[in-house]
Amino acid sequence: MKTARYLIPNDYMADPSVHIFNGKLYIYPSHDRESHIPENDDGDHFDMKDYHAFSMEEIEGEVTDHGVVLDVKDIPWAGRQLWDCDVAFKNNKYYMYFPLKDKTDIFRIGVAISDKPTGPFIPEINPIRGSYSIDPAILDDGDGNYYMYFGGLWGGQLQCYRDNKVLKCACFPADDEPALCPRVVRLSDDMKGFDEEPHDVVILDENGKPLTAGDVKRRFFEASWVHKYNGKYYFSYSTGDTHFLCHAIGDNPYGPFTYKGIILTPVVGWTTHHAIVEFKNKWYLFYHDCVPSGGKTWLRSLKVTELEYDSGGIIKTIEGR
Ligand code: FUB
Repeated sequence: MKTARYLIPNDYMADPSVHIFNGKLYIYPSHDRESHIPENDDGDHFDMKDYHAFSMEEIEGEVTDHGVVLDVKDIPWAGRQLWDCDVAFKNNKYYMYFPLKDKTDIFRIGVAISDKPTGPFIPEINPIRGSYSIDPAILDDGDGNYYMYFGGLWGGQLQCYRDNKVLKCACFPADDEPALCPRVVRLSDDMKGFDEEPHDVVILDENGKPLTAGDVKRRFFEASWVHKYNGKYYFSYSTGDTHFLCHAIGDNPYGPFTYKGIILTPVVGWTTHHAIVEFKNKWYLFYHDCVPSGGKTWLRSLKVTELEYDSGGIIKTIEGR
């Protein structure tokens, strides 16, 4: 596959999470819709109400829509805004992790469970204890341990927390101070909770110093994803208001990760968000842009393109436009 392909031309889907289950590729995106809510920096216009699951047998082949797999009306603690979800498989069950504002307008992360990758996913009655912010991404480390990466600035509310405690008011570091970090936490054996306190995921520069808050073209904003390649851990993310997808490489799930470069230059639209997966011996970047909606930032469309590494394991930059 040499050119990017739109996957779901008849609906608006964004924030792909992608996994291979039983040899098939499954996509779990956010389901964008026209909410008529004015655009603002908190992302109120991203007012999504359900998730669909999609599957593919071949990367160039048909995309099957398995319909609604979780609906906000079935989540007992729901307030509003179902943002980027992810799904993990363990012991014959599929676990969907999703961020959602509770009835007090605070983002929490919930879990919903199914016997099948295509749902329906049945939500637990409460959000995960100790959870906050957005964009959960799950790493199955292959040794029985599963890790959740999460966090997002601005509308994602990460600036309201330090050391896993809520602050009295939102607080951003000064430009020369270390940037706010995404979080990583090992999941409990039953996959329904955290097994420890979340840890900061530190991203270092080429001199081994944490990226600073003023380093806006490289510091973390949202959209965590982790994959493994040649025994290394690749943490990838969006820089938000500077619109890059970047990657950083580490030796273990907790990091630190050292910044290595841009994966995707800015796409049409404000947000950029992705998943990286190996399928049938090739690597792919799943992402979104707003070309089909004529640039409406809240109506995004899913795409896939091939991804390559150089001989040193650095991901080669893909042009978003
Ligand atoms: O889809 C809503 C939010 O937009 C996601 O949670 C962010 O990562 C950004 O893509």
